[in-house]
Amino acid sequence: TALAAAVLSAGACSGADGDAGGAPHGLVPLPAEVVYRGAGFTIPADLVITAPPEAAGAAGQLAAAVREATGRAPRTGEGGAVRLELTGGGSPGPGPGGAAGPEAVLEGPEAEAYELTVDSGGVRIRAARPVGLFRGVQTLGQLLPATGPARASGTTGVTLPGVRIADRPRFAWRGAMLDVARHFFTVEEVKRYIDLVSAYKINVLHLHLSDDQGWRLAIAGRPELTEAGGATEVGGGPGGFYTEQDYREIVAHARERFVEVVPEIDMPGHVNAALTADPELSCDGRRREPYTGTDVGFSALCVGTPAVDRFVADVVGELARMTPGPYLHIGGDEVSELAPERYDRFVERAQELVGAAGKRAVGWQEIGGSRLAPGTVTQYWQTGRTPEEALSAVRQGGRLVMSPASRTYLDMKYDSGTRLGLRWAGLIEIEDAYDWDPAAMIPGVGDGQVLGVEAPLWTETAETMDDLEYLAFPRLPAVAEVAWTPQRARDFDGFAARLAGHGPRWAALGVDFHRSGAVAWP
Ligand code: TNX
Repeated sequence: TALAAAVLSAGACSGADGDAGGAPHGLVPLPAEVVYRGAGFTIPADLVITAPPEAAGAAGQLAAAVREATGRAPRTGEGGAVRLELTGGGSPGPGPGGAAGPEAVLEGPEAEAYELTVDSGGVRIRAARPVGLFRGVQTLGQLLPATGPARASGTTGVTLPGVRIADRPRFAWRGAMLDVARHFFTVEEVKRYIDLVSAYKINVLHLHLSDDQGWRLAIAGRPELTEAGGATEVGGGPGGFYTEQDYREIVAHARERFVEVVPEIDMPGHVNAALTADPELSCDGRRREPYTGTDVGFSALCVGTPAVDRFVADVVGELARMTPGPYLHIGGDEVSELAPERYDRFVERAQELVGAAGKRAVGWQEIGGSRLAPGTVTQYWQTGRTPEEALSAVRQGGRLVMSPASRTYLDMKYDSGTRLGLRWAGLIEIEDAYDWDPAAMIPGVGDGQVLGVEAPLWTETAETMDDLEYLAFPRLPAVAEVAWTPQRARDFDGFAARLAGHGPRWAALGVDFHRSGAVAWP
């Protein structure tokens, strides 16, 4: 195509029309192919956006972004200077478990591809699927000025740069995990986290809904789980939990932004909160006391008993019923209280139940050593340890989500002076979060075995929204670019230059972020 021919090289910025080389516009994640050239488009006072009905969500987001930047609300209608077009390739319609929501986003990189052109006549975004149009709109949003509404003083107007972009993600799964078990976060806080991370084209929100310190999701027929298990958190605070309606509200908010919620109930370890609610789940039949510390690895379900089997079946069934997306996360990490055979038995049984509920299972890397069902996803996390479990998962035909702790754990300190955070996986500055290749981390695991990348935010030390923001920004955007942008198009200096302009965007949104020294923040 003409577009492909015009593209010089992946991620390069053309200086042909006198644009400064480097990074005139701070696109994060960097699109696969970008060429800045020709005249730009000055947004008129009476801007019209044209979009097919399937892209009403994307058009609405764009209208809001334009109003925010120019102080004037665009109209939607025919013949607009900004056009969103569905090209009709690919098969629209609901994906796995899709039903009434937007199409599932986890179908692979092709589903999210789009082309974006800005010239003096206007803006055109083309994609095969509504999710692709949405990604294009997110990119366009970053071409708008960073701060101030009606920032265009008086009649000057806002001008978008002339550009041609052809883009698609490197990996299908680009996740952010939020631990709402160690400290509870309200529906509003989770929604804000979704808003902040989805701007970087994150498409999975993995919610860590249970742990030793708290059980955060109401399960029909088992009210004690949330009544007893939800009533505390690390440090002894009041905790909390989501009702089914709360959870559905989070899922709906995520889906509007093409983010799929992957709920995790961590089993068969990390279950002290469940054992405070139901003593039948433990082998000695004793009710546990609430736990408000931060040790790991001391609790386990009594795998193999009828009571535990009923419990796991109920929980998996309820999660499946409430979750439109294709994946359920069963945990599986750090179980020292269980013989290996019983651990394997749990992993096999849990996958069976997940499969029977029409979903695919995800588990932390430890499950890779057990027998895996087709389609089960293994989440790699512990860098220091031999990659045997990950390799076993791959040998069984499984794919990995890469969350190496030393790169992606947003709960690690940035430097020794960071007030929040842990340091067991090392100090993680923005360059550490950025400078690695998910397909070059484990010998024998290449692009084909990597489903994606995810940045977990564990909350032993994070209590407030500000804490979450400070730990996630700017490292979350770094990991998002690792997951989206082709490896050959990425380099840290270019990223740092593009990222700088996001500081004012965050400031305008009241985001508390870490001013990493490697970035020349304005
Ligand atoms: C390890 S990573 C854990 C979590 C902790 C985290 C703290 C994983 C699967 N388990 O239980 O919260 O370290 O960094």
